[in-house]
Amino acid sequence: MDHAADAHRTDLMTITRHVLNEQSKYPESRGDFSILLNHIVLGCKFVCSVVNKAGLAKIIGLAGETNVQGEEQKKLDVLSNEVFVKALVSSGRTCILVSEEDEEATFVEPSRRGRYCVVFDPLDGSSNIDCGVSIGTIFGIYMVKDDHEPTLDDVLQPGKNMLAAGYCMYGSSCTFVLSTGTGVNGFTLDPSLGEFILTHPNIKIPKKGKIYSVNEGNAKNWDGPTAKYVEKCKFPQDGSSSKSLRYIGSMVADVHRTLLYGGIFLYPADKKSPNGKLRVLYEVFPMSFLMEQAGGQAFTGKQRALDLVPAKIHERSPVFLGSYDEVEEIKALYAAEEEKA
Ligand code: FDP
Repeated sequence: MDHAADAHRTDLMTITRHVLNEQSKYPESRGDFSILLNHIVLGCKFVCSVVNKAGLAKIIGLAGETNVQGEEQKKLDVLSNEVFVKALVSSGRTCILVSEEDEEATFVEPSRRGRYCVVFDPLDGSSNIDCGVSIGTIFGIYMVKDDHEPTLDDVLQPGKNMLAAGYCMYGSSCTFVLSTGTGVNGFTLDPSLGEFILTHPNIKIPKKGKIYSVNEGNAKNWDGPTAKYVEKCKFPQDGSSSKSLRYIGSMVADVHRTLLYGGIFLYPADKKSPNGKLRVLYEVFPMSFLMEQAGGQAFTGKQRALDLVPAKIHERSPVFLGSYDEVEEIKALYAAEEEKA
C-alpha cells in the first residue's frame, strides 16, 4: 500500500472542506448555509449516479412503464425533481422551493422550515438525455425576508439578491460549479471517493472569446441586434478571424464551455417567443450570477440580467451571457437600435 499517496489524497480540497473554510470567515455563522449546500451536493451525486445508468437501464430493461420488479419507472426529470425536493426539505434549512418541474412553489411545513429559498431546474437540457449528451442541475439560493411568514415575494426578487448560485453538469465527468458571491469555483466528482474535489479554483472567464453559442435554426425570427451580432461573428469586418459556433442545446453544457473557454451564449427573443425560452429564476439568474462572479456579463437585450424583477416564478427572459467584451458588443448593438427608434 502506498501510504504517502494516501496521505496526499486525504489532503484534497473537497467541497465540504471548501464550504466550511468559507463559513469560518463568518464567526457569527450557524452553519445553516453549509448544511443546505451539503444537501444540494447529495442531490447532485444521486442524480449523477442515475443519469450515468440511464442508457444502461434501457438495455437491461429497466426503462419503460415498469421495471423488473414491476414498479413504475419514473422519467429522469421527474425522479430528479423528487430527489432535490426531498434533499432540500430534509435539510431543515429551506422554506420555499421553486422547481422547473412544479407549477406551484412548495412552501415547506413550519416544523421543517429554515431561512433559505431555493430555485432550481433539477434536470436541465432533458431533451438530450436519450442520446447521452451532457445535462445538468441549476440552482440559486435566496434568503427569506421574514422566516415566520415566507411569501412568493421572497423568490420574486432580482437575481442580484441571490446569496449563491451554481450548477452540476452530468457529462464526461460530473462537475459542480459554485459561487457564494466571492468568485466561482469548480469541483469534479471523484467517483472512487464519492467526493467533489476542487479542480477549478477561482474561475475567471476570458475577457474576449472566439466561440458563439446559439440555436441558429431560429435566425429567421431574430431581431436586428442579434442578427447583426451573429453576422459579425461569421463575417467580421475588422480583419479579425471568424468565431466558431458551438451549440449543444443543453444550457449547463453550453454555459460551462463558455465560462471556461470564453465567448458568448445567446438565447435571444424572437418573433415566435418575444420573451425567449429560458426561465428567469432557475436558468437566467443563476448562470448570470456565475458569469458576473467570473468577470463576465449577462444582459437581457434591455438591462443587466440580474436587475430583472420577475413577476411570476416561471417567467422567461432573453439572455446574452459570457465574456465581458462580447456582451459589451451586444449591448452596443441594442443601444444603437434604441437610438434609431
Ligand atoms: P431542454 O429544452 O432540452 O430542457 O431550457 C431548457 C433547454 O433545454 C436548455 O437547457 C437549452 O439551452 C435550451 O432549452 C435549448 O433550446 P433549443 O432546443 O430551442 O435550442
